[in-house]
Amino acid sequence: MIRADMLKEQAPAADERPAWSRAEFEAQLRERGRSYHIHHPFNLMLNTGRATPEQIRGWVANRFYYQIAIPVKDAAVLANCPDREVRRGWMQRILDHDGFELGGIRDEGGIEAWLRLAEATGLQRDEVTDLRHVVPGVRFAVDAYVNFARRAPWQEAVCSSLTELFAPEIHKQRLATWPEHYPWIESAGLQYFRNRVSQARRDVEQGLSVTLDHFATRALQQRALEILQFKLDILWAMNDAMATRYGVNG
Ligand code: AHQ
Repeated sequence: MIRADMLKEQAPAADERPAWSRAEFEAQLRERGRSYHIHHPFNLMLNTGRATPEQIRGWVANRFYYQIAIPVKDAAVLANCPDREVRRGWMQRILDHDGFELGGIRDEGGIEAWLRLAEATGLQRDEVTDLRHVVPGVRFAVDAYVNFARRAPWQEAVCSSLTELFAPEIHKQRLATWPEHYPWIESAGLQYFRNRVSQARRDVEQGLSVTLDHFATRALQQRALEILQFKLDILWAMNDAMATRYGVNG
């Protein structure tokens, strides 16, 4: 459990038990997938075709606040990280979201792709970018994530990104179900999800490697599980807030 006042790294409680092997530690991290938001009633409604256009538009407009926070969060990790090799890899995440123009190669980035998703659901760009639809619970959960990344040791912020261990599945689930359930959403609008399947996999390679290396005692491994649960709770709380605002159709 991470209380708000415990954001700084705590000396993990003494734990005499031997550290898990890397394989066992990774298995323990993956085991937390049971509380991933793919299992949240709001997401189940979305991906089983029970959402109304208003609920989908509400989800897209609220999740936009999470999307624009990600590069800010990742910049906080970079700012705290003295390791050039790690920064070289982590930098890619900011390019993925903000887009870039490098050496004649231009990529609009994920935030622009999310705005195209928004337009495909019938939202106007300005009603998404001005954040008028973002509900307090979504804002607070997202801000908690950014503030954690700013104040925690950079390895802890890296660890908190490991909810992406479970992300390829949720993006693939949307790509497999939305076209059938929501044919009114133009297919090009789903490009964000197509891009994220491979980007999440690449993110996880670095995130997992840093985590398995850094959290090397049993006490630190327990801390890593707490951090992952904190981030899983952030995603869950966002869905709770959206379910309260937009309802969950039975
Ligand atoms: O679109 C998502 C994304 O860019 C990221 C970055 C990563 C992080 O650094 O915490 N997590 C993440 C996630 C994205 N999409 C979520 C979804 O359900 O569409 C999943 C989410 C995550 O698993 O943390």
